[in-house]
Amino acid sequence: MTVDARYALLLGVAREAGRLAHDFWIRRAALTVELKGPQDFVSVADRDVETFIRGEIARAFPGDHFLGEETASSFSGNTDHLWIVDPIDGTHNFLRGIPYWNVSIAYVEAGVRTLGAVHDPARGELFHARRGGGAWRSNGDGDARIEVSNMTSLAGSMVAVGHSDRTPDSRYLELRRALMEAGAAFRNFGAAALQLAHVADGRLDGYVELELSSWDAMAGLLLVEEAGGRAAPFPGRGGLAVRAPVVASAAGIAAALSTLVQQATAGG
Ligand code: LIP
Repeated sequence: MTVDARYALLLGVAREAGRLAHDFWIRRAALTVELKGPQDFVSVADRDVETFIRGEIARAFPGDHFLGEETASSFSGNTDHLWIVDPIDGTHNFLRGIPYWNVSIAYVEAGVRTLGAVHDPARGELFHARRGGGAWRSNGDGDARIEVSNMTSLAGSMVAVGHSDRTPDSRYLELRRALMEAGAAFRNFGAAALQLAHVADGRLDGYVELELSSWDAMAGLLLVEEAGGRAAPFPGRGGLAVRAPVVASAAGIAAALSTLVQQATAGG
C-alpha cells in the first residue's frame, strides 16, 4: 500500500514538475543565473521546481523525509521514507537551451532505492521504475517496458562518462584513454540521471561518473537495475549525503567496464 500510493504520487509529481521546468526553459532568457561555485549554476527554476516537488510530497506524506539538491544542507540524515530530488538535472544544459536535462525523483525505504522517475520534458519521455516491478518508459504512445542493451564487449559499445566541470580531475583523461583503447565510443551529454535512464533504455551501454551526488544518481540507478543492468554499490561509505562513484551498464559489459574503471583510475 505505502509503495503503491507513493508510486502514484511519484508519477504525477514528476509529470507536473516537468511541465513547470519546461515552462521555465521556454522563458530561460529571463532567468537570473547564480553561481554556487565554479561551473555550478542555479536559477529560480531549480529552486521553484524543488519547492513544488517538496510541497506535493509533504502534503501527501507529511512524515516522509526529503533530500533535494537545492536544500541539501537541511537534510535530517534519516534514510527511511526518504525522497531524493534533483529538480533540474543538467542545469548547465538547461540554461544554455540544450535539450538534455530532466527532473529526477527517487524514493528510498530503509536506505534501499525503491521508486525512481526521470522525466525528460523536452522529448516528452518519463522513465520510471519500482523495485521488483521493472523499468518503464511513458510517452505519447503509452507505457513500454524497457531493457538495457545486449552489448557483450566494450569494443563497439557506447559508454557515457559524466564529470563535474567544477574541479579538474585528471583521472577522466586516463578513463577516456582506456575506453578509446578498448574500442568503446564515449559521450558526455551533461545530465547524469538522463544518461542512466538511456542506459536502462538501451540507447547507451554504460554510464560512469567518478563522483556523483545521490540526487543525480538514485532514480537512474534503479532504472538500470530494473531494466536488467548492473550497478556498482551506491551510495558509498559516506552515505547518501556524500558524492560517490557511479558505474552502471548493460549486464554483458559490467565486469569489463568495472575492471577498466578501477585500472584507469588507480593512479588517483
Ligand atoms: C549535474 C550532473 C552531471 C555532473 C554535474 C552536475 P546538475 O547535475 O547531472 O552528471 O557531472 O557536475 O552534478 O548540477 O545539473 O543537477
